[in-house]
Amino acid sequence: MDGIETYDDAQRKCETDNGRLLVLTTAQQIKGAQQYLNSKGINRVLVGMTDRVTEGLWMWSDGTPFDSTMWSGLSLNNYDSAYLKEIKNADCVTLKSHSLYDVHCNATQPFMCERPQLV
Ligand SMILES: [Ca+2]
Repeated sequence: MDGIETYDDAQRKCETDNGRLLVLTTAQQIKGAQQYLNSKGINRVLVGMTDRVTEGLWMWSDGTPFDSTMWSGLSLNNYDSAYLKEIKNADCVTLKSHSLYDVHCNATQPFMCERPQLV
């Protein structure tokens, strides 16, 4: 775990360390991330995906379109019940065990950086 920040601050912190928020575009990456979080007892982390540009059109930070068929238990409903309850514009995402939940981008969340050039 690299800290607790808003989406933009987390992404910036990762980039200053030559990394990025998690980008999970293959079944192998998804499984690996879930196993890692479970093994470390980490409850939730921000991932590098938003629908800020076009509501409902989720894109990973590397430009890969989101493939919902690779996930089960998605909760991407534009509603973050933990942040300013009346506002429906949840455009960022946390990974919790096997599911993705959209959260407000200004909500501070635990995050973890990956460094793809080292993989
Ligand atoms: Ca949204």
